[in-house]
Amino acid sequence: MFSLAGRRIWVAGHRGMVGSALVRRLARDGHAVLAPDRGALDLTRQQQVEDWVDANRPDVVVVAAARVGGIAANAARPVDFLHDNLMIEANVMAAAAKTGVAKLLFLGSSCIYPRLAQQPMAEAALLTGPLEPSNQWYAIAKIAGILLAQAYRQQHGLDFISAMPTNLYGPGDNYDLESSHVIPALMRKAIEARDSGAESMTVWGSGAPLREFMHVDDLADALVFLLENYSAVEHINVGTGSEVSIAEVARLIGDVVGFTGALAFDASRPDGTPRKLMDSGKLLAMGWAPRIALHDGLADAYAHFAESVQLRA
Ligand code: GFB
Repeated sequence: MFSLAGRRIWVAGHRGMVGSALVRRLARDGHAVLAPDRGALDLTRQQQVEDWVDANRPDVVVVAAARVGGIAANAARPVDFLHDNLMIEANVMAAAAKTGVAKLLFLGSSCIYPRLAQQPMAEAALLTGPLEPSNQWYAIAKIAGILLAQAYRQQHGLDFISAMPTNLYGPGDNYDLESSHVIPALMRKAIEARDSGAESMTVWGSGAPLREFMHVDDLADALVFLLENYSAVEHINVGTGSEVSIAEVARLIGDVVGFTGALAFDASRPDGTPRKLMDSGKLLAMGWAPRIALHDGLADAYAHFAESVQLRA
């Protein structure tokens, strides 16, 4: 058991959806979290990262910073997804190693697994087959991060661990229709269809792909659990164990926001990987379990989104 009490914790990426959920969770437990000023620290710049870490001396680091986005953003900006993510993880881990942190937690994604991996995908499925092309840039960067954390453990004896979350959603998500993930995109489309009285809303692809979705507050809870209880070479999956089709999640979202019209499937948009369910048995066996059911989580995300839109209006 690793205690977070009295530690100087740095959540790199503290303004993102995952980082801010983790900061909320840590603050609730009374932990102080280091928060560099906006614009003061560019994580893709090695010298800036080293200087900041040297000056602020964190002893626990969570690498929640990343260039992220949905299926269209991955296709539109492959350099950002590969180059920037490699730089961010390499710079943060190097600076953390140099200053000698007590623990580092690196975050990846379920897209690290092969496109046609056996389902549910266990940790051992890593590097057993070709990747899904639509997000290979992001996947390669995240696989490099897992191996880099392992290399620091092996060569320098540091307590660096990696967690692989499933598809996430929740407060602070990106609601831009072209760059977002599916849940915020469909929520916004459903709201707009409801408000304009449209007969249907557009869903990309066939609606058949299956995804496993987790509310980001459940992830934050799992990350605190892992910081306190996990120390091993192998990365660990963080999922819910439940999957839904894209068509089903579109209907659930329609239900949450009050849009009762039809779904129109746009076949000109890609489906991406057909199925992406993780085997989170290793984490569950340690005694952690998710708490937020999908319908409740979607209602919470909608409440936060509606509030943020009102605040901006
Ligand atoms: O969430 P999403 O963009 O990413 O798409 P992935 C999931 C599924 O939802 C795909 C469909 O089958 C999309 O075609 N979909 C339907 C939509 N309507 C929409 C829409 O309006 N917007 C979007 N974005 N999708 C991502 C990777 O893969 O998963 C990332 O690109 C990362 O690298 C992330 O790994 C967790 O689940 O396909």
